[in-house]
Amino acid sequence: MVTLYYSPGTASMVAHLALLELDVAHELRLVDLDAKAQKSPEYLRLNPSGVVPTLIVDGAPVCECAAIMLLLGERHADKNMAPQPGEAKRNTYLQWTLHLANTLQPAFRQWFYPADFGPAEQGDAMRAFAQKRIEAVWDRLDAHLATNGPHMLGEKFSLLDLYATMLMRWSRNMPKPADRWPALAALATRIKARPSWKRLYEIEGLTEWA
Ligand SMILES: N[C@@H](CCC(=O)N[C@@H](CS)C(=O)NCC(=O)O)C(=O)O
Repeated sequence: MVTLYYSPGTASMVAHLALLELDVAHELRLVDLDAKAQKSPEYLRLNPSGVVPTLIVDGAPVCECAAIMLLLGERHADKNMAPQPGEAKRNTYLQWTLHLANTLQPAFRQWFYPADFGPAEQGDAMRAFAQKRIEAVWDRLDAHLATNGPHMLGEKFSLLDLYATMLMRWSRNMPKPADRWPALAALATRIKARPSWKRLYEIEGLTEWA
């Protein structure tokens, strides 16, 4: 049994979706971001960055949603949803996972939390720059999917598709949401049709971008 500290629709979504897809026994603990529960001393002991998600595995916390996704894919290799070392597409899997984690997610952080990056009066400029960074990733991702899709690894679904789609969802209220790019929209349609996506919406009480 693992325990996921989560908040609806946030970076914990990929971990939650992976648990559902892989059929891993888990319990959920809601972290109330509005009440700043993520900055409480108890939670900071688990996740010193004060963010969700955190997954408790074998009694120890694991942070960073991409790391949690990779870890679950390895621990449940029998479910065949993540290429293992030596398997085909492993390089593509790692490359895009790291690209999303290092490039796209920080740009979203800048979009949603500009105050973390500089003075309030520069907020609009920072968001405009974040938008450019995000759209540049959509351009690359769309080109990748148009040539190599329909999933991130081709015909076969992998956990990476959940990560990419979670991040696409975050752009839904931006001036140019990810699903304006045709190959991204096609991937999102596939992932939204999966039982895990529907189940997560029920559990987390989500409605937007269903
Ligand atoms: N690098 C972290 C970032 C996680 C993150 O930014 N989580 C956001 C929600 S999407 C959060 O907890 N925000 C609350 C806060 O920063 O106080 C990860 O990938 O797990």
